[in-house]
Amino acid sequence: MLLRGFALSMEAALLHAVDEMCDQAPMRNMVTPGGHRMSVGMTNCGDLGWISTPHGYRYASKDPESGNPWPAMPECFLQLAASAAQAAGFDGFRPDACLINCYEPGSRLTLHQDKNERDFAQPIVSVSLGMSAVFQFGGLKRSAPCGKLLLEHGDVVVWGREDRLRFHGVLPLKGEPHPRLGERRINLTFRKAG
Ligand code: MD3
Ligand code: FE
Repeated sequence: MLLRGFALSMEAALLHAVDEMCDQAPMRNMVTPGGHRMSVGMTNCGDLGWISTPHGYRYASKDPESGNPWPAMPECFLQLAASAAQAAGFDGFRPDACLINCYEPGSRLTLHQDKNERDFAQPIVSVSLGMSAVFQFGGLKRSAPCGKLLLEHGDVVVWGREDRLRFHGVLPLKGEPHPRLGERRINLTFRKAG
């Protein structure tokens, strides 16, 4: 379910929380099991954080760069994720992980499925901030044709049920810089991973 502008009223609180988080757990370009460095910068908050290492993808309770636990999930993140999930028919959603992606010119996310979470009955809530991006969503096979959706600052999407395991990706940024974030797009994905 697409909730256009759902996060707009919380913009200031969200961006402030992202800044604080990046002070504690800086954005980094992780290395994939295939040996490539990802073009999207990533960090996490919450009890669990998604990481890619040369050995595989997984959720970890500590930031491997510092050895510290990930920053705590801010209250405004939990509230936003729960209210968006509720609007899409998922009552009681309480994420334990938030992956924060940072796109700059040239960054892209190739088609993938999110399969490292324990329970696929739990939705994923995504929040787009900053520059717009074309989001691609396919089917349950990589080869299925893709639909495209322009995700803009403040948009929230709830991915659940039959859509939860769709292949999806993000094309490189195009268009105008964002007044507040410049040539950057920040995407928050809330997950119940454990
Ligand atoms: C559809 N992030 O972090 S958010 C990711 O814009 C990821 O940064 C993209 O894909 C981004 O894994 C897309 C929208 C999204 C997130 C999770 C999904 C769509 C999804 C899981 C299943 C199906
Ligand atoms: Fe994904």
